[in-house]
Amino acid sequence: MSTRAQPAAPAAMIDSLRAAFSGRLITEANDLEPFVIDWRRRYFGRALAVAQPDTVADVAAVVRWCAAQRVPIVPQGGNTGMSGAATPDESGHAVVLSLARLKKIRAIDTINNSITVEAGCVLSELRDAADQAGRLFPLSLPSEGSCTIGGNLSTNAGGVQVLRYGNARELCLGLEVITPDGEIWNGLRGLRKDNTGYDLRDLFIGAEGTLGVITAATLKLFPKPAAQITAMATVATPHAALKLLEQAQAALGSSLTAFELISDLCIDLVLQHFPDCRLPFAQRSPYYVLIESSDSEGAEHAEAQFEALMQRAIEAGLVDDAAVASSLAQSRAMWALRENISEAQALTGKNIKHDIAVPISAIGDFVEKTNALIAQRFPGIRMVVFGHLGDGNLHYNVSPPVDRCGPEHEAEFLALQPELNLITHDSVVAFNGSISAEHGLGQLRRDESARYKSPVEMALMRRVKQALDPLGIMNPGKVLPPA
Ligand code: FAD
Ligand code: 2HG
Ligand code: ZN
Repeated sequence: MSTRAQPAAPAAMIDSLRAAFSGRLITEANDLEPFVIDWRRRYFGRALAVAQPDTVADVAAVVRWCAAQRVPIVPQGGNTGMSGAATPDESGHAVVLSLARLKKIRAIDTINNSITVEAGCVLSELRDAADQAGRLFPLSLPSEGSCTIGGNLSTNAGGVQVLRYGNARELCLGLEVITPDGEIWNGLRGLRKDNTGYDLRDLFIGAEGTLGVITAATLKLFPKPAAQITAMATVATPHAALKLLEQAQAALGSSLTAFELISDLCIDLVLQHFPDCRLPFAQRSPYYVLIESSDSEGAEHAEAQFEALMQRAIEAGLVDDAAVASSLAQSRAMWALRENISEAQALTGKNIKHDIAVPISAIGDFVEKTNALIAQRFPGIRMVVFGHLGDGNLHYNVSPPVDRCGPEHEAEFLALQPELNLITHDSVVAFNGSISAEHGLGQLRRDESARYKSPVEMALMRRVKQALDPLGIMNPGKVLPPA
């Protein structure tokens, strides 16, 4: 439960908004709560109301009403974002525009290999629809049971198959968007080639709802692999994991679909909070990698390739132990160790997140150097390091020392965030990296990002925002600091 009460919404405003569209309008304080607090429970906002339209015309009507009233709009999908981008501020002036009821699969074209869906479609439902049509939609995130494709595109989500299929941007062929003045732009062309001027689609992808509201998207589909095989291996260091990645790429080529790094503390947290999870090794190791291959020739071929890869890696001294899943259940069990990390860390208490990217080859040096800097400055602090090694993207997260975990230590720990961010992000920048690989800026990294971007880049971003949203009503306070 939120500790802050929602102020009573001005009745006349609510009546006027209710009359503007025919979908659902939520105004009761208790019902508003799930929409004004983020998944991590780091941001507690307030809202005038939550509007949940059922049709594109009604989304446009809500936006037009907000533009006329100068009311800020906070678009929201599954509210699983990690950067506070879908949470309104504390003023209570904003309308949360929830796309949750706009979720139809509009069309599947198996010759064009594309699918057109509405923004509120939950990612796992989209993947199921593609599967039923005999195709693969490869975007895959641990939050796929709740996040929506509109949110995925607005954050340019990554996930566990980027190294083979690319992130959300690369999977998108076209968009339908409501502009901040309430016009409908239909860009659902589904073309793989289209050089007709500025790429408007790419402006809205990754914009975190600050330039318009995505109402539908046309996305790429792929052939389903004949077999998907999962394996785990123990490695001593991220450097060893990188050498294994190189060998896996050489051995598996484009069949390599996931290559994830997991540090031992992550396994500790998962085993502690998810007692059904099992580690497939007798001995613990400082790091583990989880590898997936999507093979076009079938399971036997994939298994043989994996066995050979692991054998060579053990002989080369890169890997101490390895396990290849021989059933879907074993594969799921391995993925559960990886996919439950965020939740396990959250269950341990508040944490500080860094969603960083550096060139893949630099990951080992980055971890070694930054770990040492942080350990020197904050002895006892625990690094919860995991992520998409194959993309050069790590979740370089921080938890308090074991003896300072309780809620009574929360404020003291969170007060370290500015300095921990500074150490980590300066290190990221020294390695030519990015301080947000896949989670976006939202409110969490907005000011940090502005610190590292050049004045030219900031000025161009502000001009884009001003051109598309001159009233500044689209998700204000996110991505760009106030001018
Ligand atoms: P929301 O959280 O509702 O919104 C996110 C942003 O998009 C906000 O700025 C919002 O205003 C905007 N937005 C939402 N819908 C629209 C729309 N239709 N039009 C315009 N703007 C819109 N992320 C990854 O990239 N990779 C991962 O592996 C990953 N794993 C996760 C695991 C867990 C357990 C959790 C909780 C989160 C994870 N995330 C991951 C983060 C999150 O799931 C993604 O950012 C996801 O894309 C957000 O989708 P959503 O529908 O929940 O968006
Ligand atoms: C993942 O890869 C997500 O599991 C969440 O991006 C990362 O919790 C995190 O920091
Ligand atoms: Zn991730």
